[in-house]
Amino acid sequence: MSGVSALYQVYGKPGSFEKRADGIALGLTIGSWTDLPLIEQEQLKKHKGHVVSINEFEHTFHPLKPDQIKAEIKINYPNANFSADLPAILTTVFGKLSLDGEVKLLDLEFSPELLDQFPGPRFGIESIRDQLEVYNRPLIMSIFKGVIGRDIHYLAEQLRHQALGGVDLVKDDEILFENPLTPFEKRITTAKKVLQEVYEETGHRTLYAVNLSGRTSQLKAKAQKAKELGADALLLNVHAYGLDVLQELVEDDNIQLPFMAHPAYSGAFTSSSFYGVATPLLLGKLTRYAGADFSLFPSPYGSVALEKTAALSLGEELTKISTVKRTFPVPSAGIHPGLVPLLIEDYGFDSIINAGGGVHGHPAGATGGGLAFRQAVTAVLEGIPLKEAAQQYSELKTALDLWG
Ligand code: 1AE
Repeated sequence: MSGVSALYQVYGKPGSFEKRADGIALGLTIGSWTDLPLIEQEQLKKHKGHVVSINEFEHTFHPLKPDQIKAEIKINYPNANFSADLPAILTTVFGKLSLDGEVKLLDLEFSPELLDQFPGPRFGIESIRDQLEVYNRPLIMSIFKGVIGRDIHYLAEQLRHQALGGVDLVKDDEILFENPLTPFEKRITTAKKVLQEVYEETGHRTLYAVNLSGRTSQLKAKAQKAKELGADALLLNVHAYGLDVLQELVEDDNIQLPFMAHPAYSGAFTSSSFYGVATPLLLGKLTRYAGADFSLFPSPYGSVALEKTAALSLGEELTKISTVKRTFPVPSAGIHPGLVPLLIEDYGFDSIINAGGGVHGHPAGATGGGLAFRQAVTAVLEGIPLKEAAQQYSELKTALDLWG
């Protein structure tokens, strides 16, 4: 099928969905609130959306309206209606409709010709692994914490401690913006120096993702400067800016850096069971199509937990075979070493275990925290239960005693 097909969840009376589906297919394409003259309707025929399927769930009732059941409606929109960019596609499939009562956008299927217009991640999982030369385990990432109001020396020390724990990546906290104490460029040059020193001391390489922030019009120039200064990767609060901003930055040949998509603000679009956009679509498929090399999201078990089915299908959207390169799933929020077996079971080797509090809150500091995560990963890969491994690894034991 050409164009894009959208899957919607709606509620209504049994038997009412055909009319509803026709109304959407017409309303988002050639229809209007009033009848158009017949001649115009003829001319517009090739632009009409068409209903692909209607699936009624006769036993799934609306929790507050017991006479209504759930249905999933799939509608295809022809290529001729939109340009090949996410703002046009999202406005076509869920523009005014997103304001029209209880309707949730569950999925989008791009035709192969449309998908060809989306290059996706510049690097992807394989290339990030090549940069780190780590192939045989999930990666570990830690997050700067408590750095607002601190100076660059404090950041440098915190980074050094994190890297000495053997984490593969360190990312800025997403709430650290441009500020006089730790300006963007200084963070890049300082981190580079610290991480090179740690590499020379230990042989372990850690990459740093600096938060690319500020007005949208400044982002390209800042990202190009980051590249010139030798930055490793860029963190972006993608959903506060919009997916197309990420895509613009990823496709800029003067930038060519890996992009890490933070999920901040995305809950405003995804959290309702009745409205908005499904999490696997927004943080999974679309974030990958827009070009993120890493997508962060709440894991099914941490402090901000996602519903498990959604969290698992999000991971699948990021990694399943496609013409678009694979994006690293980064289940996050409230992660501690005791959760490593679950994370690996659910997301496999090609994922990143990411922790802020679970690294810095370790009684032996961020270095001890990083080591505890590395030890937990080693134990899981060797098939040893964490409790047993803790007898041999003191940092892991401390973490399990503290967090379970
Ligand atoms: C879902 C994003 C997680 C994140 O950015 C963050 O800062 C987590 O911190 P912790 O691990 O929950 O302390």
